[in-house]
Amino acid sequence: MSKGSFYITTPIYYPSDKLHIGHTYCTVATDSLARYKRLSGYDVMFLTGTDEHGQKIEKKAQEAGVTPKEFVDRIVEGQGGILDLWKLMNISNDRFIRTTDDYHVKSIQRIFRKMYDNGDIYKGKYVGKYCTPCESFWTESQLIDGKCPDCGRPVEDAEEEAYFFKLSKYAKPVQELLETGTFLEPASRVNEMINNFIKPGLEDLCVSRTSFTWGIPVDFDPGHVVYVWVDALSNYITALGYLNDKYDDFDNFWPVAHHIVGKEIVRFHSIIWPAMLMSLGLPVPQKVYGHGWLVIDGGKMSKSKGNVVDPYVLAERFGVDALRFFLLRTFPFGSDGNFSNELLINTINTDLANNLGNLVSRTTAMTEKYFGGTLPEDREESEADSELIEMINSVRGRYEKQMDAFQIHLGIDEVFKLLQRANKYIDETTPWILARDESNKARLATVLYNLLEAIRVSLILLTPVIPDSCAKALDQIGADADCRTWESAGKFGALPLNVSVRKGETLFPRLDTEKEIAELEKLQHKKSVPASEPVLPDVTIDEFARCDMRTVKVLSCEAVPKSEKLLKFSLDDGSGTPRQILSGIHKFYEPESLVGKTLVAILNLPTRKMMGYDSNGMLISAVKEEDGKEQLHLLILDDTVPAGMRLC
Ligand code: ME8
Repeated sequence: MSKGSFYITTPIYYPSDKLHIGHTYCTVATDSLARYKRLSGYDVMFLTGTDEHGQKIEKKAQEAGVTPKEFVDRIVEGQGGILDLWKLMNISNDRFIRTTDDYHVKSIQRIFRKMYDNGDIYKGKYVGKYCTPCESFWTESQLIDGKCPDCGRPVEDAEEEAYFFKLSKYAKPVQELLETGTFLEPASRVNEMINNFIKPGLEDLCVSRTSFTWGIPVDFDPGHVVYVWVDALSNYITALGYLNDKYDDFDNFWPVAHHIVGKEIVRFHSIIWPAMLMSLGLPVPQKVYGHGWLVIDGGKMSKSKGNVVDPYVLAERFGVDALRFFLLRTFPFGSDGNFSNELLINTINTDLANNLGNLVSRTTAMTEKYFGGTLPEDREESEADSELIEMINSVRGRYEKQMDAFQIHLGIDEVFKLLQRANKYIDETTPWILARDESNKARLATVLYNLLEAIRVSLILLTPVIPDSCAKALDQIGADADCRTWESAGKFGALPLNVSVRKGETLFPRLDTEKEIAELEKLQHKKSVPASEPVLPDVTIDEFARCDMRTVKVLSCEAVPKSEKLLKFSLDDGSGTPRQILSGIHKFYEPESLVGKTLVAILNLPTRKMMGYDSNGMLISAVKEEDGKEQLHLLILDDTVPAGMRLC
């Protein structure tokens, strides 16, 4: 029987780049909590997804020469993209929302209209600062040294007609919400929100933009697109079917919502989001939990610093479960954690290879060696067993207390206390000495049974963290389905007395620390060299053939007045009529250096106006961003290749 419903979410990620180990941390942590709740008898809805609108994505797509939708499709669905990463990491989400999904778009328009109709959204003029990478508006007083207080990057002046949400109206109820109960955790984040944002005075929030188009249009004023955070935050309810017909889970799951978010977006989730919900007349979530960041040498990972850690590299080398375990075991969930390769390898060696893996292999090996794999039913108990058995009986309660408080690392720690106790029990009971004398058989069987029980309960409780390895190890110790349930994890003695074990492959081989660190450094460097964008989803040969790519010769080339970037080309495309193409590559080439060169262009793109000139196609170049710098190389062919040849 279900213990009730439980709704848990990750933030929805920006598909502006490949995701890194920090994003993986957040998703794996939420996954382990969702798995824990399912295992312990709840009816769980676990949601993740992608936050696909906004100026940042629009800019990136423009730079990549594709539409914003093509750009996000590639990062979400392409090979090595976000969906692939979650599959690899064994993420058990029940639903995946993309904010470009039709049903979400329609719901957002209805949500916006509803807040407008109830008088909480009004039209005004926005004058302030905008941080494009963070998609955040700031007032002058919120800036730190004139820069974005979240990411420290420069902000831009912004002034435009805009809709505003009456956030100020909700300052008091939001403060009360923050001050009472356990809505926001860890508790330290509550003071941060009240002192930094509420006490200085909550200003109304600008909730529409007119200076770009990649967003959800306000349906009653289509020149405006909905502010990306209003669009993004609402995903938590649209994905349940709020104001749409796609799903019908709102009544069941919304009252039991839990949002897991990184610390820098706690402000949006604990102030703006509850205010929006109050405006919509909806209950607020049960909890917002703000976890810390994975940092490197004390600083945030970023592509421009070149220190992002690729989860694919680590998962391929050490296995998905080792990586999941490392992330959840090592770093206290509410605080920042310093990532290092050495810490990763040491955690795998100490906890997985030694404390867990070795215990499983020794216990199953001894059961095979002394009893041919099947324990006899005779028992001889001893006072020396009582501490271990007491721990087996009580560990689930301690683990549950920590997991319910989202203290995943402490939940895992409770299990490892039991595993360490079991390892000590082997030293105390010395089964290899017992095995020397036939008269000790019953005692030996008791010792091995107690060990198998300690392993069994530990594996059940570790299943939310390392699901595949636990399933394999439970097979090895002969635990059938009844011996893997949450109920059976609460009590010693579920395995049959005559249990049969099957020694299997080593679960977590011990790693040579120095060698692995050296290899990893090489790999991480090597992997960061090729273009890191995921490969696009497949196209058919017919689709590819619809791209008319031809060799073109540069007849003339000049800089476009008042543009820093644009060059205007007149090209011989073999048709006899010169073709004009504009290209934003002045940063990389002087116009005169390109005259006479043979290039490649795609010809059958719709004409685009750029700085008042028509551009009839696009030049093909190789582009890469490294260490925050963009590199670009036009595809320049041998001069013997004539103009107008098709590429196929
Ligand atoms: O913020 N360590 O998306 P996002 C730990 N679209 N967590 C990290 C991290 C790190 N090094 N780097 C990033 C957004 N994260 C919005 C969310 S929700 C309605 C909209 C976490 O892709 C970060 O803290 O920039 C955040 O919680 C999540 O990854 C998504 O970041």
